[in-house]
Amino acid sequence: MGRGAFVVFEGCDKSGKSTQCRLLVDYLNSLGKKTELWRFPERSTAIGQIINGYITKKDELHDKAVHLMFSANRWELVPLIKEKIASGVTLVVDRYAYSGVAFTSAKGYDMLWCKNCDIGLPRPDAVYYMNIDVEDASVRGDYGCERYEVSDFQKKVQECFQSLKEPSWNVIDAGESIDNIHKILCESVLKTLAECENTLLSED
Ligand code: DGP
Ligand code: NA
Ligand code: NA
Repeated sequence: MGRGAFVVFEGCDKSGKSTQCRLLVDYLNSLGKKTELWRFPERSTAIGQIINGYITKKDELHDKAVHLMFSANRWELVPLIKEKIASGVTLVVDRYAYSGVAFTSAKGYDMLWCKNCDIGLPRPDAVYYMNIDVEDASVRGDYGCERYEVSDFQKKVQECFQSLKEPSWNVIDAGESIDNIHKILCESVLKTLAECENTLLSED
């Protein structure tokens, strides 16, 4: 049995990541491919609870301190990520280190400083960037409840994501219908699964 794939979704808030991640995980499991839905920040850990207090505006923290918390939240789950993937489980992950860099550099911090603490994290086999007009996203769902859900800030986050974009990223038009996006993703992820089955998970 080959290893699982490490698939990451990125994008601004309310870009449809979580919906597509759920649909994709259900689809892959329906094909008998063991798949789990993960998200960062993972709010259930001790570090995740500190992050949750910050993003729900209950607590204040220094920008750099919270940046390192988000990174630590990824690092604390690295052993489990590796274990799952080695045992043949595919992980579909709603946000990862690109969000870490985009959200803090959008506050004006140096991008290299932002990247530093994530160096060495497992590298995703595929990144899907959900590209959406920030104004369109702002009228979706319960936008506006959490700390970062402010259009002007999301526009900066969008720009930071654009400068992080690598040629290997799959840019998805997140303004399309849920069904159309789901179909595109299913086809693409099945290729990724086949490709990485006999390769090793690499590190950044
Ligand atoms: P979500 O649960 O995906 O809606 O994420 C919560 C909020 O936290 C969202 O506005 C995006 C932001 N966020 C996610 N990851 C990071 C990170 O690593 N660093 C920072 N500063 N913000 C992040
Ligand atoms: Na959010
Ligand atoms: Na989400």
